Amino acid sequence: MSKHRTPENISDFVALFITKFLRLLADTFFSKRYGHRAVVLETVAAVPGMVAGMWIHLKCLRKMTNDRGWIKTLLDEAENERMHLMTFIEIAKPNWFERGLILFAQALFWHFYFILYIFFPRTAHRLVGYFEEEAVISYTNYLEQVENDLSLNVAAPQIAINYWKLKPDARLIDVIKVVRDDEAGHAKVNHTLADTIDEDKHSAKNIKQIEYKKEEPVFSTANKKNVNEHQSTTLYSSTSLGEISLFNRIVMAPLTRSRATASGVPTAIMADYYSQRASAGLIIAEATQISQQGQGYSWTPGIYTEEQTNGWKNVVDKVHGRGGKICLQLWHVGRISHIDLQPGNQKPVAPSAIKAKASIWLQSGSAEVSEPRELELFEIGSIVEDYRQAAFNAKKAGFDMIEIHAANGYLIDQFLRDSSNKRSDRYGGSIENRARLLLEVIDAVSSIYPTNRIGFRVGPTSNFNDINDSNPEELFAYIATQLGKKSLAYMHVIEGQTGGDRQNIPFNYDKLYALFKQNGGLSSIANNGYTKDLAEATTVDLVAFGVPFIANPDLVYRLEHGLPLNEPDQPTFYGGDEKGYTDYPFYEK
Ligand code: 8OZ
Repeated sequence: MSKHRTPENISDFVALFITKFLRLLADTFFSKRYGHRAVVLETVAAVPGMVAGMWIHLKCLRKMTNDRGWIKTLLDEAENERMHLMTFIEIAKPNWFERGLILFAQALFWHFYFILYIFFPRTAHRLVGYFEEEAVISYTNYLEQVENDLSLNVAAPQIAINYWKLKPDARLIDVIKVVRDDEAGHAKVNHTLADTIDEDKHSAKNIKQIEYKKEEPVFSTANKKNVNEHQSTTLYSSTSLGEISLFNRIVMAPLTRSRATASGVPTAIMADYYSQRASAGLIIAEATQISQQGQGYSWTPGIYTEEQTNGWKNVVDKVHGRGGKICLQLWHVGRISHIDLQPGNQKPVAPSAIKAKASIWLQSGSAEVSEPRELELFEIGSIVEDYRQAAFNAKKAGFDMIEIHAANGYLIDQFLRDSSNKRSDRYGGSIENRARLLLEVIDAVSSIYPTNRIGFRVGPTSNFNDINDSNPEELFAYIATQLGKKSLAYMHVIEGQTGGDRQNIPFNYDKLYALFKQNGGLSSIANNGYTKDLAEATTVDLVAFGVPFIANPDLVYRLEHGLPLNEPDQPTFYGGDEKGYTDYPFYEK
């Protein structure tokens, strides 16, 4: 989250104005003394946050006799705010006079907020929402300062280590990450409450997307149609996905090609390769690790360093230069990795310490995956945070969309399926618990990209990378429903076995697509073994082609005109140079 939600009416403008005014006061009087304005803001923001929590709590207690989930959420909210406040008071160490001043400011604000809440509850909630957003912006800057050695990365106070279960040697940087995460969650809750009050008043839904303005690549939208109306058009007609216009309904599937540098920096030949394929409606660029821990194969690209982000920017710019649209697939491999690729040569991480029967490749050649270790509960939050940071970097690189990789036996899939997830905490056991990580990741990246620019990929029946589930129909129905409710741009489904039999296990994909859309999802992408005929006949919104795109940069043109396809060269699929990468010929008459 790097900006505020767009105000929708006068009440929102008032709330935003008050937020900005208090920010100005904090900046003017306190920012020098406390190193960063976030610390100061926290001392005031925590108050309405707590008050909101307690006040709604009382109201809810009256209304709801049996919804303990809500009550717990609200109490947690208030407790969280208190902990933010105490942590930053520990770090900033105000003297007694300053403490008095803080208490005075809080008392003043408390009364102001209370009165505002009684007379204008919507504005009050919106105000807190804006406060929390301001805090996220602040903490993001703060984090950058600490990362760039402009602010001291002091040890985390014990109170924070205990509360957020941080590692014993946690530093300020770790605290800022979790606090920023919390604040983003609170912002959502409060904005939702403000919207709910609106709904009560007008009995109409009035939730608008966060604005996301971006230049459209040079491309005629004269023939723009919504994907949902595609039956009246063809596979080759222009269409739209969320708010993005596409040349056609053909998608280039994410394809691992291992052409990045050893440190995961996208190379110039990758920019050539993707721009050659810019006539696809949408390119989903290859799986890209969100952290070093998330890497499982040599030479796969990352999006967690500045150099990697700049490398991707060259790729995106070149694709946009040809009018194409490009999405980045965010990836954490979990247990499908090797100690040689892991930070400090540690074991790869997984929901449970169960080794997969799978192999990866290293610079020295192919190898069995290493024995994994079970993730501690407190580590999961920082992986979610890595996804958010990766989304932030993807946006900086200019990607039109992002896709969360939840298929093919990698980390999120390992959490989803009961063959690899044997946890007994809130991330294991029930379907709701196993899907928690995926939902949290989606929420985290939603603070960076609007939901209509976020997709996800699943492979309900694929056992690629030694993954299995006892009830895929139920598991994936839950996922389609929950992620549909988040109004995501698309659900991308590998039908059948990855790269293999489309009918490996009976599964009702049509039902899955319908569930996603009925619940608010925008579009679906079908993938795996689609031929020209199958793709032209399907009623699914978009069709993703994998291997045919490796061998045919002009696949769309060839399919549309019924032209013969180049044969793919399997030995040059993974790793190497231009050979078998950018040297496949375009069709010549
Ligand atoms: C093949 C080889 C390595 C990685 C996937 C990212 O299956 C991959 C992958 C595929 O999604």
